[in-house]
Amino acid sequence: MTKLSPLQIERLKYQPKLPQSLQNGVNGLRMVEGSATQSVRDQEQINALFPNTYGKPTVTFETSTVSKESEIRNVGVILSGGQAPGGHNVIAGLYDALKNANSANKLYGFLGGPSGIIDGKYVEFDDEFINAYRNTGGFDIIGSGRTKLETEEQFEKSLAVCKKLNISAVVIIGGDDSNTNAAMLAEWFVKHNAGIQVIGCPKTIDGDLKNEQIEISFGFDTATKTYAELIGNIERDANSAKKYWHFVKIMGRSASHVALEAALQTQPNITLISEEVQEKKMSLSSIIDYMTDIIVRRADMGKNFGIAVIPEGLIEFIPEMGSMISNLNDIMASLENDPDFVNATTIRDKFDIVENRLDEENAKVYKSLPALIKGQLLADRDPHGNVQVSKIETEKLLIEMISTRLAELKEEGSFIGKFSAQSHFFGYEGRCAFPSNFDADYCYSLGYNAFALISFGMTGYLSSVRNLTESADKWIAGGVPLTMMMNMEKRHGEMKPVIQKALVRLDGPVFKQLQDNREDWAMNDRYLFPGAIQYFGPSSVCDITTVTLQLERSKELASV
Ligand code: FBP
Repeated sequence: MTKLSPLQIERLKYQPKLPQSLQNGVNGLRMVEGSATQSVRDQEQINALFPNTYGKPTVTFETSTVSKESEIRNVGVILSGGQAPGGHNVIAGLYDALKNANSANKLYGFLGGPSGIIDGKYVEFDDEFINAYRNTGGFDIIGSGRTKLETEEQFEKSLAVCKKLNISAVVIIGGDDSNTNAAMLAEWFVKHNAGIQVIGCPKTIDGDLKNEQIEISFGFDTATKTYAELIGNIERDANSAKKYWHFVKIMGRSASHVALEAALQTQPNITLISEEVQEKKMSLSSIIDYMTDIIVRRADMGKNFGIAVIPEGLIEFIPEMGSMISNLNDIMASLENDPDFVNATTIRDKFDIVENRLDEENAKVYKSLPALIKGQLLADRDPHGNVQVSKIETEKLLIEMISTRLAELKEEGSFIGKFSAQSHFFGYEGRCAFPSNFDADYCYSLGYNAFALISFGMTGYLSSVRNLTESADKWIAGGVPLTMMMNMEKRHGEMKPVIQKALVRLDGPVFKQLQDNREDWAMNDRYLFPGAIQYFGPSSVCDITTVTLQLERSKELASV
């Protein structure tokens, strides 16, 4: 038998909380329709591409006095994209709702992400299987993957697999790209009268899949708390040794929500926010100026140490870099099958090919970068055509450029301190942590609610659980049409319908909190030490949500 750690044993026993409306199962629910919706942008194009699933209303569940009969259903579930704490609980919630509605219902898990439904690789869950994964981190229950579901052939194969298993609904647990897959599949199934519903669940540690109906994606709470613990520990180390500058890059493919939240929980000396860099059109050189200035001023106070937090996606938001990367993405799509590029004998030959193809200005920017970064920028794109920012060592690029700048200042006599830097990248460390109580409850509720949407015949909807700063019993369960969150964006060199990422709002209360305190935190060491996530103990420690959710919710409530 597999040996379990003491925490594993205790967490398996945790009973996640549900919104009051879902506590008696889905048969005793009624669904209330809101008003019709439209996509966030490009309404005509999205409507034309999703004629069967566009414009549907948002929905909310309430308890009903009348209990309805539940027909027997087989449901399939897919974990898609990057891991996020709580994925296992979404499946557990879905399983419990489905079995509670009718014990003859079956839940199948497709293996290895969306490719599982295409290739017909699956498992059937039973109590013993599910019970071993309750309240645990990771996606290892069935694995995940990033296959993009978009071709007729993939849809036809998925349909055949569902027909074989008599599956009438598929739940896709994923981020913006994966839920774009869900929207495409939902539309295709309706168009072909397949009788198969598709429901999405909002997952991503990045926290960028949100809107009024989706207050936060799951996993953000646990991942940010994990990074904050690590940053707090480093702050204490820096403040003890007083000899290193720590440059900490934090995961979050595009938006800076994770870096911002981790910074608010720990109050480091420098926090870069990609969205601000883009808005202020800060060049790489002006970012170096900004950071160098703080390092020099701290050195003048005798402090040759500090902590800088850098969002993973920064590089794409620096205007000249963003333009170069977008040009490079188009070129890389065409170079995939170019024998000169594919068979180039040295990396320098690849750099030359790319530099010759880039537009003049972009080529200059590319040429100016250290070879390490130039090489990393050529790594394979993800299946959605995105550059894999987790593989680009921006933190090292910044350290190198700041070291050069400080050496120049030293020569001029305007820097008298020392600069010794350590680089860190926190990403994978947080994606499979045991879900916090919040994520354990939220995920279980999302999964449970996904089955409520299925039982009311909905398709092309994202499971939505709101009012999250209140206690779980006051949470509001419902659904939001996936097409409502879509717009057209360039992918692999072509315009495609995709779910729009929610970036950090520079006029929002979360960024303002950083802005108001930044100068104080830069010079005075106001470090906060959140410590490890606590699962047992006082509610004031175990059940707190993120600063982001609290600030955003209090602003929203104040405006009602
Ligand atoms: P999702 O949007 O699929 O949840 O993934 C987010 C993420 O964790 C990003 O923060 C990160 O850039 C990326 O995945 C890393 O991807 P991979 O796991 O393929 O290395």
